[in-house]
Amino acid sequence: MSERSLVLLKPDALQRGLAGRVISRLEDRGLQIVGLKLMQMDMPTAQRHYAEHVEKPFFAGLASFMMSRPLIAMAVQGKNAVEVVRKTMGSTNPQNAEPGTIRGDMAVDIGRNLIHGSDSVESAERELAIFFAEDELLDYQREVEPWVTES
Ligand code: IDP
Ligand code: MG
Repeated sequence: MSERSLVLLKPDALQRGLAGRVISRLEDRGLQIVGLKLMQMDMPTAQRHYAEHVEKPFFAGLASFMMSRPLIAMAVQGKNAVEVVRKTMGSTNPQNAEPGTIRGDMAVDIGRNLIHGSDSVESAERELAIFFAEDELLDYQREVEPWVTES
């Protein structure tokens, strides 16, 4: 089942010059980029995106980190894209993330874990609407598609 997921390459990914390698991991998996923008997060967007975490003790630090420098917002599409992205990212805390995952290979700290990926199809729809207008998500054919996904 083809799905879309919201991916954020967090400010640490850009500051460390890892954006290209992180994007490559998602492309390597066969995911299709259907939306992409460089932006700087503001507080209303942080509160909306992280609505479930606003009351948590780590929210202030999380929001200030996410707003501190530009980030890249991406929409990726593919078979079971939401779960595929989550598995490719690895556990939230890089200390627990398996080697071979983005966080397991490139990060060490839960507060600098490089990447966000939607945690469910419902979250993906909600989050994509925060970062992208409908006409910024492009529906286009890739000639390689039959070699990535059987049906
Ligand atoms: P996720 O990014 O893997 O979905 P969530 O639990 O949704 O993880 O948390 C959102 C983000 O908040 C994490 O990616 C991480 O940057 C940050 N975060 C979560 N828990 C903690 C914590 O205990 N301390 C510091 N930052 C945290
Ligand atoms: Mg989450």
